[in-house]
Amino acid sequence: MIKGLTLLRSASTPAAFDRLGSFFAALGFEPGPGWVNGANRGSSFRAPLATIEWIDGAADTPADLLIEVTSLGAVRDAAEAWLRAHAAEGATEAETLQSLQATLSRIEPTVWKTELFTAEPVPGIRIAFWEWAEPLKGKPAAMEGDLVVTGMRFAIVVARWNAVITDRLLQGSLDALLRSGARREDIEIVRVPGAWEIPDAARTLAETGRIDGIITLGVLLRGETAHYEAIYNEVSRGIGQSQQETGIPHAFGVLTCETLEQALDRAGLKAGNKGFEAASAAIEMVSLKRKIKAAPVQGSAL
Ligand code: DLZ
Repeated sequence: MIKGLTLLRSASTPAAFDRLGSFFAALGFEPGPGWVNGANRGSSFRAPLATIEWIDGAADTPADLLIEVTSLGAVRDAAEAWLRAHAAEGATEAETLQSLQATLSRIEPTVWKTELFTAEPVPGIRIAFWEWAEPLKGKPAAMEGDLVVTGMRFAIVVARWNAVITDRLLQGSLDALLRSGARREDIEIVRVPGAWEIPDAARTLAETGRIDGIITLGVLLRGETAHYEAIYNEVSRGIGQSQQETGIPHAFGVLTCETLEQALDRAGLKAGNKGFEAASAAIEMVSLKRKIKAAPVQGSAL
């Protein structure tokens, strides 16, 4: 029956309210609905998991608000970049550095086998970010990619045929990339006439060496496509072959549907958005391949 948990915190001033909203957005929180009621305002931010924890005794708590993350280093980089960008107006480099030291801690191990840093984007509001030091704690051994796009460049190859649907897939892919922290300048969008042309464009992009992951988007309608099987087989084979031969992950976002209605459902209407899913898979695969390559001995990067 329990559905969600909301932690209400009052920002001390309107400026503090705006700063906190900006800080949380910079760290990649999904924004929830905001509200205005007379002079009062609210802005909400969502996390996939929420926990409330009551403590008996005088535990050494680093902050009232603890946020569990993956890729703690990348989150700290984002926090530091935000704090630098929002330093007091006219502050010298030395003053900015001094303020950073006071408002952002280093990543330190804790007694509860995690690593943690704290940030104070607004005076008096200290937030702790943490990650399990042993990410496999309690889990079977598996190497997994993260949904963090730091230092990655993506290309989206999108077919113009059935554009009413492929445009929605494109929106879904962009949504996934931008919400995962991608910069607009790190995303190339390439439009091709139809699904048939996707493998050729994808391969050309993969061979440039400037792209880390490719998202392929198209729609093939069985009812309206002559030689449907032949086209579908060639498109999927071509995308797969480009992936295997270039070593660049190619996410497959080519819908194969009986009808336009079915395709619309899979492009955000009723059954998720395949473009969003494909982009998430591309991010995960780029991250996973980097981890696999960085692991000197089997399992040591886990
Ligand atoms: C020709 C064609 C047909 C009949 N159906 C589709 C389709 O459902 N989805 C799609 O993306 N493209 C289709 N095309 C176009 C081909 O993919 C290709 O663009 C043209 O044949 C030109 O090479």
